[in-house]
Amino acid sequence: MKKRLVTSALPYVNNVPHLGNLIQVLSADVYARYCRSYGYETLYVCGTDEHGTATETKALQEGVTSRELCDKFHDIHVDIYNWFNINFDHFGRTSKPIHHEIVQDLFKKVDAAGYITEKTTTQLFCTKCDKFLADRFVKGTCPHCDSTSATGDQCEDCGKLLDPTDLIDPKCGTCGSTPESRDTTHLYLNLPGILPKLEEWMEKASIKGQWAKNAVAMTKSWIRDGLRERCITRDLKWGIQVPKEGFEDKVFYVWFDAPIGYVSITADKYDNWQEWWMNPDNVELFQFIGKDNIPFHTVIFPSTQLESGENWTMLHHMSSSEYLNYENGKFSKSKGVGVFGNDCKDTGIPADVWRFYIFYNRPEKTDTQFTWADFQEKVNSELIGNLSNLVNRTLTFADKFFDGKVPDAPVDEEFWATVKSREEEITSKFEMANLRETFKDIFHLSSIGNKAFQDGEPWRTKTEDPAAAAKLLKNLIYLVKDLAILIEPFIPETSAKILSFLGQEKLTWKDLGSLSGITEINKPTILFTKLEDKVIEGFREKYAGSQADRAKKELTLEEQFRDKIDLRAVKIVDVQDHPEADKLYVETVEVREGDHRTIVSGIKSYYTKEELIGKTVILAYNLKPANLRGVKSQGMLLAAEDKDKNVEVIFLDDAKPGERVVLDGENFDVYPYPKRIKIDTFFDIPLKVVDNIVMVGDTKLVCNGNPVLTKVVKNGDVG
Ligand code: B3M
Ligand code: ZN
Repeated sequence: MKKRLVTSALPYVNNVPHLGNLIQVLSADVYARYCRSYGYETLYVCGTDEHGTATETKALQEGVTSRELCDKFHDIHVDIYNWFNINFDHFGRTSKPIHHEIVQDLFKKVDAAGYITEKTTTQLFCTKCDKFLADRFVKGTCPHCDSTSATGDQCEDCGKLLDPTDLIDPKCGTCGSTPESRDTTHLYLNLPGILPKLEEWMEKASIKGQWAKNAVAMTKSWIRDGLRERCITRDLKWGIQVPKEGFEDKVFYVWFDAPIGYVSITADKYDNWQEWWMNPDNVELFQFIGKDNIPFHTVIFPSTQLESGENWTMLHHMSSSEYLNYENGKFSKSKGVGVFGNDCKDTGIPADVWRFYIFYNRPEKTDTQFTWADFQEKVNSELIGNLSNLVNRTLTFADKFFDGKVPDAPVDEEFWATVKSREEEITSKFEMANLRETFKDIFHLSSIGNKAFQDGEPWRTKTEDPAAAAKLLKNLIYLVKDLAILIEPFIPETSAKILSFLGQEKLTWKDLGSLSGITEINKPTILFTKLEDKVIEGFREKYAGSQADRAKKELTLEEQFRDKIDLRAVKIVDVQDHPEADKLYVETVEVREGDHRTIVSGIKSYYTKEELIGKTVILAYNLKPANLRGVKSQGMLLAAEDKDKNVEVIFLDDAKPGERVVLDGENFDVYPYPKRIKIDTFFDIPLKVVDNIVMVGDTKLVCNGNPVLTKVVKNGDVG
């Protein structure tokens, strides 16, 4: 029997995992538990993936170092996985020295074998921050639509994809200064050079290891399209240094180092790690990932392994799951939509109940949805109505009518022929990690037990035909024992509980089908409590609102403002009467030199044209355009109003057109530009005047460092 090396995708450290992210970690746990129970020598490793731009950005936003951010989130991940009873052999981190060492070592081998090439390109460099800017970190004006909400990869407004060098007036996204173009040389992994070998390996491995269909399809399409050279270095500070002359200032691209994390995390705990990773004849590697990570595991990492010329243990079985969606849309880490690891704990619903539903509904061949209604339905009907019911009725009956003893009665051969053939099928499905089908088959076996109980009518035969009742109960008690073994990988706490009712401790796969060894029954306690409508309704409301509702509940007004609202200083250059409405003006405002917008506002009763022209005012810049009595208005001017109905346009005295109006004390440059919003969203986040100061929540608004002030309206609302 070969040893089994099991991995799940290393979760990015910078966020709290949600149910969708938990699938891989849980799937690998189930598989590793099965392998251990079956008797394979098994190792399950995972850990946090800590490098990359996302970590640097998040650290910048939280005002901590990358190291501090990683420490904090690593602990959050560990707590969540512990709560879910994930039985890792080791859960490590890619920021450990051993990881850096192994990555550098592997790189040197690939380089020595001639598979690393150099290329020079031009990139934007910020002299103030002393760094090259990743595409997303350059902000500027879109060459297609003139929006000033573009970044170096895409324009927020028109959606067109951009190169940083396309931007008009590019600015550093961290400090706002103007970057310069500089040449930079990067290292590339020569994938075309290894393609024939990779293809040969892939053809064999994918069949032998029965890769998931989506993995085979995606890998074939990558290979068919011909592989490109991949850039494996980045101009970042947080990451693994490139051990090559002339590249001392660079780090490896996070996707180059992350898959090597599986190896280094093993080495972090086990000195004999090479017996796992350099031992292809005796070890099979099973990998559990989400479908978006397929090419990194089936093309790029295997290519790196082949290019090193070393004798690596390579991917055997690929289990790449589809997506789990949430109620009315997608889980979103950044927006906080969906049920997250820590939420599961807060609900008070036990880990096994979550584990049950995740596998019952595992997105194996298609995307699936988490809905509270389905969760409730499946838990109540299957977990409780089927499995728990069989355990409970069988053991309670034995406790009551057989005095807690396993009756001395013959084996029901026909019944066990069925059970054993089903168990063989379950085992063979398990072998290939068809977890969802395996799990359903186990529940089917449980329903066979329930049917036997029902048909056998022991409540009647116990007096009319005691021998029949004894036989039925004995056989069902041993079926309950088998079920406890079969469910252990999926719902381990429940398994342990059931075994304890049977006076057993640890039973394993080899104990399946045996009909001896259990003598007494401990009075069973309740396994699960039903999920009631009211409780589920409460959770649905708490976690399942629309993205906007959920965000509102969790974010402060300041945070909502930062994410949603883009205010800019603009200069009024022209004012006309609205042709169709008495109370409206049509203003032309300058957003920056040469860029004008048309705005419609209802301030004609309060201001003459002369009082407005030439003034700098505040524009709600990212509103979706609205048609106001036949004129398209591209935004809204901000005015304050008090309870006596005094109206005052808010003027900015010391601001240049285009400058943003932001929260006092916060660096808005490190956040992405807010997307376009509807006017309702704008009004959901109230701006107020308090003692002549314009505020959001408890924070002043500032422009160019100066507070935004009113003159007439002392206290009131802004709109
Ligand atoms: N961290 C992506 C993810 O968390 C990435 C996986 C790395 S696996 C080596 O989905
Ligand atoms: Zn800068």
